[in-house]
Amino acid sequence: MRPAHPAPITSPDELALEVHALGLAHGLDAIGIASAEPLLRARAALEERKAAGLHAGMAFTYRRPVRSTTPSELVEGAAAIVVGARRYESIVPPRPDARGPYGAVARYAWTDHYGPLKEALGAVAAHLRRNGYRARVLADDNGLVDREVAHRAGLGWFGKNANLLRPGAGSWFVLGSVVTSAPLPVNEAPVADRCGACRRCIDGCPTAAIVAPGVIDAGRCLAWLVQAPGTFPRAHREALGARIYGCDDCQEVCPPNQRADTARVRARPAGQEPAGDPGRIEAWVSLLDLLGTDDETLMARHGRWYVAGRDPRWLRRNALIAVGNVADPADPDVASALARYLGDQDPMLRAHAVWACRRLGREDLLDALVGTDEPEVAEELAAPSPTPAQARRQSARGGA
Ligand code: B12
Ligand code: SF4
Ligand code: SF4
Repeated sequence: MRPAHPAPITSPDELALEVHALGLAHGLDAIGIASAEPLLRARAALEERKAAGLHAGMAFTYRRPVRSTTPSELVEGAAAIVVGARRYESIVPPRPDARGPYGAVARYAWTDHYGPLKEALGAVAAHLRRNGYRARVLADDNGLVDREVAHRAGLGWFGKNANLLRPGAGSWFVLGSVVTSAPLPVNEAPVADRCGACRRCIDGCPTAAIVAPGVIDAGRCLAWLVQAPGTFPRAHREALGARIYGCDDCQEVCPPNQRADTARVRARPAGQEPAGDPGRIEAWVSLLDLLGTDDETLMARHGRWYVAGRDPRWLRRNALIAVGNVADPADPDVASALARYLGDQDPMLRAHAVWACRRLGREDLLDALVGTDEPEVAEELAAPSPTPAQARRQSARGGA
């Protein structure tokens, strides 16, 4: 019978060095190695927060906390986890000059970062396999709590905003892992807390979603609410501002991120675009275009985002709220888009169009509304009118 692991060609120490070099050569910015022991702190946090309802119905790692915190369930004989961080662009490009309201996209979603991250980790995994070990890549996967393994691997500390921050680099990065049976030398010294007395993220969150240091109430977090199916909670629609996907406020206000951004801008060659190749990133999306595009095209454009049930109506819902928050009420194109949605066959979209009209002070458009006896529409009509948006119209980003 063949042994599970043939005699290793390279020693674990040498292999760790090779893995490190390979990851960096494939575009990772930092690599650490964690033990594959069960992630008991994360398991307790998942279970406690689920019991307290702070997961707001999210599945992801919450669906099966024991599985997502037991690396040996992912790879037989798991002995170590190679964790990689890949940084993403964080300097916001100017809003396009073209007329019309624009929706804001959070930085991690401006372009695909998980593809290149998984490719780099795939190269690491292939090398481990060539050396006779098992190896499996996981990034943003329900099977593993990424930030906890990254913390254990010594990549950074947990900010009060719950994100992992790397010393000198801030939190603008995505994370992924290779769970392996290779007995690689693991990090023994996690990075100590560097938030100190700061609490800018807690105070800067537009919906007070950071309920304790490192603890997010997903039911208030805009990053979850834009992804969650269903009626967007009325209490948080104004706070949504121009966002249509993700939220960066608790990272924007963070001093280590601001220092890292300043250093990056200074290090850039003169004349280089602040956000790299503008053709490749999608920081702003024309809201009228989004509202006027058919489902297939919309999903072809934004399909790599997490859209519940891959149903574009949730993106349209977000766009209607953003229109209500940032559009010019006198723009005839805005008025005709809203009138179209007041006649949409989907009562959920009609209800959000009602909200947008009232928020813009365009109650006159409600004449185009159909199906007022549908419960969702009737409830919207009966709700108190939102605060008029005029005062905040000039601010197109995130209600700031
Ligand atoms: C579910 C999920 C969400 C949910 C819930 C977020 C949350 N905080 O749990 C929602 C949709 C809201 C979300 C939003 C975002 N997410 Co998200 N998300 C995930 C996912 C799929 C699971 C996270 C999870 O299991 N959370 C469970 C809880 C228990 O974990 P935790 O909050 O980290 O809790 C730890 C801390 O509290 C810490 N802790 C314990 N005691 C103490 C005490 C103190 C004082 C402190 C400070 C900490 C601390 O230990 C806990 C356990 O590890 C991961 C991918 C993955 N598979 O892991 C990505 C992930 C965490 N998300 C990521 C990103 C980029 C984001 C956003 C920035 C995206 C955006 N711009 O909109 C926001 C940030 C919101 C925020 N402030 O957290 C990255 C984080 C990268 C990083 N640098 O940290 C991940 C790792 C995806 C990836 N693979 O890159 N996300
Ligand atoms: S992502 Fe936005 S809503 Fe969520 S905790 Fe951070 S600032 Fe608050
Ligand atoms: S804003 Fe301050 S408290 Fe929050 S994560 Fe950044 S350094 Fe820590």
